[in-house]
Amino acid sequence: MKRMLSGIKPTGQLTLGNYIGALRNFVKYQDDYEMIVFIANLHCITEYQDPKDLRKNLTDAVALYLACGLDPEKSTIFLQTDVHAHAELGYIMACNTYLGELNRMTQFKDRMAKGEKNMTAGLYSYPCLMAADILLYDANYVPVGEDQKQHVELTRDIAQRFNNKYGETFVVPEPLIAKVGARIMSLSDPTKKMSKSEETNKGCIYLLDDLKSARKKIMSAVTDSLGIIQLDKVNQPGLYNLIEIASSLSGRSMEDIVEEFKDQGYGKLKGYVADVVCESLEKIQNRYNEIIESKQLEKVLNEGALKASKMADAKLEEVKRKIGLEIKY
Ligand code: ATP
Ligand code: LTN
Repeated sequence: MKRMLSGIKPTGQLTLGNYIGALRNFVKYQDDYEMIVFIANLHCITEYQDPKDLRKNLTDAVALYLACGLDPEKSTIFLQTDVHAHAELGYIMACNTYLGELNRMTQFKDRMAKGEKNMTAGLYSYPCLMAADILLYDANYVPVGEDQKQHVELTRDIAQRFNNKYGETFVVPEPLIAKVGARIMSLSDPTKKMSKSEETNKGCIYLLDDLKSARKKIMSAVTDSLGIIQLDKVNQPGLYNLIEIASSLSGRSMEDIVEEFKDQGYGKLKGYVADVVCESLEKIQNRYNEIIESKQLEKVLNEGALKASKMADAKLEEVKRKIGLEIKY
C-alpha cells in the first residue's frame, strides 16, 4: 500500500477551507493508502501564539480530525512534538537547503514584499521542517491545498539532492492537489484565500461556527452586480466560489447547480449553499462534542506517536549513519 502524509497547522480554529481542501480528502484516502496525519504544532510557533489559545486550537484540531471521519484504526494521527525526530531531521534538512531556494518560496516572499516586520528565522526555514515531516516517513503522496504545492516541490528537490550526495535514502514524494476545492476563497473578498488568519472573520467559516452565524456569512458573501448565474471565475469570483463550496460538499457537479439555480437569483443560490454548509457543519459539530466528552484524545495521540516514532526514528538513524554523524565503537 502506498503511503500518504499530511499535516495541518492549527494557528487558529479550523476553517471550511481546511475541511474542503484538506481534511475531507484525508478521510477519503485512508481506505486506499496508509495514511499519516499530524498536527504541525512546531510550525504554529513560527509566529507568536498565545499559549492558552494554542493549546485549545491543538486540542480542537485533533477532535475535529476525528469528527470529520479520520479513523485512528486506519490512520496514524499524532502531534508533531511527540515525535522528536521531526525537529532533528528539520535541522539536517536546513543544512541541505540553499538560501536561494528559501528566498524563492512565494509564501515568504509575499510577506517580505508587504514589508512585514519581525518575521522569525523559524518562519523562513519552515520549508526545511516541512521537508523533514514528509521525508521521515517515506511518504509517496502529500495531499495539500494549492498554496502548499511549492513547499512539496522543494521537498522533492531536497530529497533528490540528499539521495545523490549520500545514496538512496528518501522516497521522493508527489504533491496531490484535489481538482475541486483546492482553493476556497474568502466570502468577503473572493480574490483572497479563505484563511483563519484573516483580519475580520466575515469571510471565513470556522468548522465550530454556530450555524446561524455561518448562514449569515454566506448570505452576505460578496458576489457581483451582473445578476447572471454561470461559471465565470474571472468576472464572478464570489459566485464561482459559492458554487464550488456547494459542489464539493454535496458531491453535485458545479454545472448541475448552475442549471438548477440559473433563473432563481443570487439569494436563492446563497440559501442553498448555506443549507449544504450548515448540514455538513452540524454533523461535524455533533461528532466533535461526543469526542470531547469521551476523553479519547489522549489515547489516540499516544498510540499515534508510538507508531510514528518507530518509523521516524529508524529513518533518522539511517540518515545520521549516511551523513557520518555517528561514531562507531
Ligand atoms: P492560514 O489560513 O493561516 O493561511 P492554512 O489554513 O493554509 O493557514 P493549514 O491549517 O496548515 O494552514 O492548512 C491545512 C491544509 O488546508 C493545507 O493543505 C492547506 O492548503 C489547506 N487549506 C487551507 N486553506 C484552504 C482554502 N481556503 N482552500 C483550500 N484548501 C485550504
Ligand atoms: N505547511 C503546511 C502544514 C504542514 C504540512 C507538513 C503539510 C506542515 N508540515 C507536511 C503537508 C506535509 C501548511 O501551512 N498548510
